[in-house]
Amino acid sequence: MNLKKNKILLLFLSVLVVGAIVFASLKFQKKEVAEDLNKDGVVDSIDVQLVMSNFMKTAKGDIVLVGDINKDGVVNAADINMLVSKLKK
Ligand SMILES: [Ca+2]
Ligand SMILES: [Ca+2]
Repeated sequence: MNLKKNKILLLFLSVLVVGAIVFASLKFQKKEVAEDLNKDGVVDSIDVQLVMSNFMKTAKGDIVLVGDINKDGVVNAADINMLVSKLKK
């Protein structure tokens, strides 16, 4: 009787933990967009401003500049094009 209760409780907790992990990973995936520079879950004018703040700047060494969406070491029109294509309409 008691063992059965424990099994049900364990099953319930397992479902809860798995559900929490799935929810967290979905939420993480949603935010994992290269164009969403400030990682707030939406590509908007704030991200455009972040690209513009480093526009035409070149990265030194291994540093990846904020706004270098295609990670080619320079923030230029290519990055702006990628950002614009993902802008929330
Ligand atoms: Ca954003
Ligand atoms: Ca770039």
